Amino acid sequence: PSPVAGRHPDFAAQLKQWQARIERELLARLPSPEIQPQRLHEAIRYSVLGGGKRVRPALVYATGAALGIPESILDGAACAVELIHAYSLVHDDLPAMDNDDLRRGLPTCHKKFDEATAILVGDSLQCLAFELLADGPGLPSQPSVRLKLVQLLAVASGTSGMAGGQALDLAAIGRKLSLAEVEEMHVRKTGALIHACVMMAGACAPQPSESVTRVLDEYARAIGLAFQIQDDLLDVEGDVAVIGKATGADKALDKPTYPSVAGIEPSRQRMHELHTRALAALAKLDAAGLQSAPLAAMSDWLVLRKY
Ligand code: GRG
Repeated sequence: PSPVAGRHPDFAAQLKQWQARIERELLARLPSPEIQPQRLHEAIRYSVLGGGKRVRPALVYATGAALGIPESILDGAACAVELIHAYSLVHDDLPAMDNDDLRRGLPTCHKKFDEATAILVGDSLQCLAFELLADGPGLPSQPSVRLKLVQLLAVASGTSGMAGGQALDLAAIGRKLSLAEVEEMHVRKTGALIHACVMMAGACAPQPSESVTRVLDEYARAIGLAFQIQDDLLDVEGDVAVIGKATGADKALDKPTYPSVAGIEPSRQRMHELHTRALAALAKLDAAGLQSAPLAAMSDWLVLRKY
């Protein structure tokens, strides 16, 4: 049985439905490989479709479920955030960054195509994300909402968010970071985009209230960091499983990750503390007549996942 079955009995089915939905919605918004430049369009589809857990779109939809916003209103925001995520992975895999040959078990974009194409894939995905927020179908049509969505995603993606976090990460290679520095890097590199998923859905509520926005903000900050700590922990465990305990742990502990600075057990504790904080924040949603269950189940999934 799913580890979250107790809290949200249909969550596994719900997640599958969201994953299928985002696949369809992304497909409908990507440029056709039948029109020029075909190779770029093909590389875009290769990088976006058919892979990934779709954590970020699921969070957009889960926030919608909590607040009573229909999925059809949120598709554009769910796609936009996944496009930013896909772009970040394509660029992160480039030789100038992580220099990875494989992503999701397949050749990375620059290996399958070429480096110039991979750079353009990232550039194009980023532009498409903002185009969808500015005037794509489905989202609330009020200019103030569109502007807020653009602002939320831009801040989360730029130097105070993901790109800034990536820069901190690159600058940390070969240096010893303090725990506060690692947290700051994680909060920006991964947490900011996760946070944006929740806040963007919140911005689509018919009457966003300040108190609900505060709850969402608190929840989203906590799960953003918890998600990255779990990612680091899974990396260590994966390396240990593949390479053998001593060398695997040593290799993973070389990188400036949460476990490499705080140790494995304190990292688990910190993750569970953040999970508890996220759930505590949600209690206020039920008091306001909203549904905390979808967001509680998302937090359970992100923290308890095994991949
Ligand atoms: C290139 C500007 C720029 C930023 C790159 C996101 C990122 C920043 C780098 C990717 C490398 C990495 C491991 C980042 C941590 C964030 C993270 C956990 C990414 C993987 O996200 P998942 O697990 O991936 O949601 P899937 O494959 O499921 O979509």
